[in-house]
Amino acid sequence: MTANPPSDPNAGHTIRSWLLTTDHKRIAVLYLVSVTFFFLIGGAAAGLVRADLLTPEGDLLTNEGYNRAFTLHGVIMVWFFLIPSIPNVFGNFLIPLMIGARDLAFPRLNLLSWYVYVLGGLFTLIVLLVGGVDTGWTFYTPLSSMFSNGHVVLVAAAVFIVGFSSILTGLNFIVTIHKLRAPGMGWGRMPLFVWSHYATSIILVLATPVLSITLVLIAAERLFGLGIFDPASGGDPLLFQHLFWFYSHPAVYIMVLPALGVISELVAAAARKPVFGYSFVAGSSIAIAIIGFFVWGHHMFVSGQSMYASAVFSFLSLAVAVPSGIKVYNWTATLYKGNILLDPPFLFAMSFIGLFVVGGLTGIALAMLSIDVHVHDTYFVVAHFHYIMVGGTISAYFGALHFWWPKMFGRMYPLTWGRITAATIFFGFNLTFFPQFILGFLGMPRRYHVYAPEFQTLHVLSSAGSTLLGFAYLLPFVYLGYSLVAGKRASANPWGARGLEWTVPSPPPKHNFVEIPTVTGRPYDYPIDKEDSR
Ligand code: HEM
Ligand SMILES: [Cu+2]
Repeated sequence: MTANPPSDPNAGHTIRSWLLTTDHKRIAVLYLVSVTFFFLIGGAAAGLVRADLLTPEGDLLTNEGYNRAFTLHGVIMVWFFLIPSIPNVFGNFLIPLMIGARDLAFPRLNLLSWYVYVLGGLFTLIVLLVGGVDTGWTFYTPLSSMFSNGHVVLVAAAVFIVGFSSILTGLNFIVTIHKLRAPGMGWGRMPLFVWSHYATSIILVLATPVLSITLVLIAAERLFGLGIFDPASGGDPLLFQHLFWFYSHPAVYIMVLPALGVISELVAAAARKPVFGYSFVAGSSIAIAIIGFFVWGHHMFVSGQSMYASAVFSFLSLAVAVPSGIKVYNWTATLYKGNILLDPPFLFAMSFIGLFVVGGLTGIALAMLSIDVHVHDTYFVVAHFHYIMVGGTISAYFGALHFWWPKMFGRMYPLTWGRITAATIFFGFNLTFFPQFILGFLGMPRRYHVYAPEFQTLHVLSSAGSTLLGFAYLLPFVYLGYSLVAGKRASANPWGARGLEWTVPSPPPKHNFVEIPTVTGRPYDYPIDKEDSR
């Protein structure tokens, strides 16, 4: 491989060369820095919430302050971390490399998408500085439209803006995957990571506009008094819940599908075997994306919607669990009799699988009407979605970071530290969120900070766990940061893995491939030759 030609405007390391770059790999790094920034702010808000919950009286924050803290936590974590994290960092970096392309289809749109994200982020920071908002990340009406005295319109503007970043990224990925695959890279030869991003992009493009419109409607009602959600002027507050969940249930799959793609890659690389049932794993991503659009009513079982509607939503919600189950089954079968190395990425993948299964199974429990009417809006629901979004998606994000870090930055990090971090995150996570299942089951409602004294022990356990978890999330800053200055140089394929991204140097040259490769085999054609194994 040749190095960057000297005339290349992207070759330098000036601030200008970064801010004007159209190289998908650099834009991925810009995203890495910005989503990390928001992860820290969202994490600090969670720390406040957990500290306040140490005592039943909620001594630390006022009622209003508590509401603002958990709202900020939810808004930032969902829209500024979970949704953009894996697609915009790893999807951006890897999709062109994995399909044998020189960049995404629209490199400038890719850069624009980052600027739009930053603009939305600035709005969020302004909301934070002027005092926040107290509606919860779900913005339910009539609280958000009529009663809240927080900065609802401003935060709606922030989420509205960042939505355009999602749509642009989704569009870019879809066109890239259709148009820029290298010769020989048929649909049946695409890495599963690319399949899952394709499915995610469909949801990004189809669902995000619904959220945007809904937020505009709230703003219109607040600013101009249009009767949309207010019954006194002919509106309907429940309309909001339908619109919101029509977006937000698919959006939970925006948050988890990319993670499922990461895990398929990590599992195959760890087992050194072809993925068991490749076409089922690929197809299940598309199935999840489609069925996910028809289950939103499971968030509204107790809203007074028709019992028949609830029964149908319940059935469809169980159906969406089937493709998720297929993936777990196929990963297990892939690992079976594999020649497994306990590298950090694999440990994160194992945490993901265990925690995702707990999250998924409790999702099935919640999709049962008879259970949901009891535990709706309790900590049981809080535990359910954190098992998937934090135990699952964030573990996968860290797994991806540890797997592709050498590729992105050309440096190795101390593997033992990665293993310690993976184990500490797993332990801290369970200590934080398992008690919340019990709390919810015993009747502790969510979003309250003054609670009955008998719940205190479980809350203290949870806060202790979150302290450990927070600490564990900070560890990679130390050793990944260290690797950048003093880490051993990474070879092109340090894990001995399959995939086009491992055939180019680490980090890859500006246009990835000097010559566009021709793909002749199926993906994951392990076992690999002696010389590129470790
Ligand atoms: C096996 C598939 C799943 C099923 C059947 C399922 C089912 C449910 C149900 C019935 C609820 C409503 C509970 C209530 O409020 O009473 C719920 C809440 C929730 N689920 Fe899931 N779920 C599944 C997967 C997921 C995934 C993959 C994610 C995230 C990536 C997720 C994130 C959430 C969130 C965020 C909420 C709570 C929203 C809120 O009220 O703030 N779920 N789930
Ligand atoms: Cu849902």
